[in-house]
Amino acid sequence: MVSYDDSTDPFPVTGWDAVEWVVGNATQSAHFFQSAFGMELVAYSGPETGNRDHHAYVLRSGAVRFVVKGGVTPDSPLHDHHRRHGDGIVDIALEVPDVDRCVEHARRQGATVVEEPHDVTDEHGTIRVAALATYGETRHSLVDRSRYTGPYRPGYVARTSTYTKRPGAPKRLFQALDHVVGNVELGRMDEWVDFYGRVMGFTNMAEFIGDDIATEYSALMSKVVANGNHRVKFPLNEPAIAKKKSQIDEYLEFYQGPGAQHLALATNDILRTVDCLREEGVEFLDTPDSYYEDPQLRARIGEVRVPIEELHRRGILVDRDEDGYLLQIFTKPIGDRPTVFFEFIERHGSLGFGKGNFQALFEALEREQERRGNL
Ligand code: TYF
Ligand code: FE
Repeated sequence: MVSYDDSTDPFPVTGWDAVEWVVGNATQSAHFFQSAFGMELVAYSGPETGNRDHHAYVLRSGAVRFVVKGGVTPDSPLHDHHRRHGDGIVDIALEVPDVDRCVEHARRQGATVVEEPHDVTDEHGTIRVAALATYGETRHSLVDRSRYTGPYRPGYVARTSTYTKRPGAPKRLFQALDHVVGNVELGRMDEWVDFYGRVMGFTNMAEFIGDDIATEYSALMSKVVANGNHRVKFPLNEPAIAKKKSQIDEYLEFYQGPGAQHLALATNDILRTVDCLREEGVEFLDTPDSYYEDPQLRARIGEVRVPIEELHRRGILVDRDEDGYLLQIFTKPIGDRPTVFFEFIERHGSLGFGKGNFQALFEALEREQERRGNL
């Protein structure tokens, strides 16, 4: 945790509130997040609760909250969103102590307010909410739920299921959301870095991929912004003009524009997490044996909490910097389009994003891109 004083912050953000998805079949995606990702169903909204337009399932793992929505009524606007983007993230909601103050500042800085601040009330209390537009059709809801005790929001009822209660079921495979990465159009990364600085008071983190690395192998450029307490981190990617078609171009083509590319989920036992996920059929990018046999890498990463062989067997990557080390692994895209995927990350001091793994990672991503015929 970094030291920081929120009284001087024009846009104080406490942390993540929820990640909202629109998918083609929310009923089945909610099943996947429970049965494969070990998330717990906590709330629901749908036709039975008076919401005729769509199903919405609220899932939790530790501090992570997903809301998975899918259209019911044939003319639901959610179907139009899904037609354009496929399964994707529509809202990266942030918890803020003062919605009105944030919106006032954001408006002065030229942000688009897509939902004005308002109260939503039911028998569990009141939440105050507003929403700002960000890249593509993605939004940031700003939520103050300090006066609310219900399971999610007014309009939702508490709901549980038996999946995570059956003996041996995976449970709490991740405990927190670490970062959410956005892919934006060629040449626009700096505008979005500027947006988060100007509108939300976020600051640049040290880690970035400049055009030097980009032209060599990554085919993308990347910068990272974070809020005052560094709980919320947004890396932003743009495609680079390189020898090959960028993985970011592939995303932009299949998502039909900018959007959230990956969610990094923090776990305190990545070995168990990966074992459970593989057992449930989740597929990860493969890492070549040469990665683990590279003497330079071995020397650089030094001692980590388990023998390298344990990481090798699971395809987990390691990176070390001056603050410590991290372990990370990436899934293949989870939907039908080559767009959204997950990262699992276990941090031991390192505040980075795995810079030392970028080359191996981007080569693995390109192998997948090639198999799909998009390289
Ligand atoms: O979030 C990050 O920066 C790392 C690395 O397309 C990364 O997870 C960056 C870009 C990308 C895939 C992974
Ligand atoms: Fe990441």
